Amino acid sequence: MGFRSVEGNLEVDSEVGIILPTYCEVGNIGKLVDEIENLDLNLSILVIDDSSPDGTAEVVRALQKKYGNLLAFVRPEKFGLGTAITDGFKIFLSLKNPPQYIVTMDADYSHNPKDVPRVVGAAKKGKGLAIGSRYCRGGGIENWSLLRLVTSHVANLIASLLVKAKIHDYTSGLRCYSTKLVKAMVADLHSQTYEIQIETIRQARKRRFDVREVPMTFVNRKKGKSKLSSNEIKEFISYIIRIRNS
Ligand SMILES: Nc1nc2c(ncn2[C@@H]2O[C@H](COP(=O)(O)OP(=O)(O)OP(=O)(O)O)[C@@H](O)[C@H]2O)c(=O)[nH]1
Ligand SMILES: [Mg+2]
Repeated sequence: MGFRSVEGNLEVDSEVGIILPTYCEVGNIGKLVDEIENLDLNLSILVIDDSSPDGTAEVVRALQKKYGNLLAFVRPEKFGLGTAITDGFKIFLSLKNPPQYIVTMDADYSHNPKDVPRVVGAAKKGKGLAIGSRYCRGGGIENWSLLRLVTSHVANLIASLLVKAKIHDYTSGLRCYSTKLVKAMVADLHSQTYEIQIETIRQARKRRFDVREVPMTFVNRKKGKSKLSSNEIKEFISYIIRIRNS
């Protein structure tokens, strides 16, 4: 897919580029963008929306009149979180002035925008990948069901056996990557859905980039529906089988 249809000021010049993947986040996106814009960071935002039927993209387009550093890329259908993040990486790299750091975060308020500067600070120190961690000392989760907790711990356990990165949280989506790392690995990213989170750690370790964590508390979404479905679980299992055999 070409990126000619990215909407907004492609001349934007910021130190930190923030990718917000969205599918049906109309109840969250407006306030979230406002809060990110108010952080004390030199940043730009790129929303990757999969033509959400709830009109998420329209809210973003309206916000672009207020924020010159807000970009949007609207894809024709729901292509999955992994490809949304990978497209976000490619778009930031293709700008005239790429940012030095690229952040990914969920757009449903599970990740607190106030945690972003700490994650960026950690990535600057290590020059690789910094992860907002629920499972290291000081991290936590609010309002998850027992089933959701167990699923997450099992996914983490499997990931830690396969990827051995000396961290506690392999599947957290609040991250900051150095652009140097993104450039080095982007051609090797082929994840369709949530397995992107593990694959990026694997690719960073393979290239001997620093991978570190900072504690954060994850809060279950209050508005909108979860997109974690049997398709995501199926993709995760086939990913595990693939990398075990590679
Ligand atoms: N563009 C795009 N965004 C997606 C897709 N799937 C999920 N997202 C977004 O990715 C982020 C994480 O997805 P969530 O549905 O919150 O996944 P989760 O955190 O595991 O599940 P809940 O918090 O329980 O909803 C959210 O901002 C979603 O809107 C997708 O296929 N395309
Ligand atoms: Mg969520």
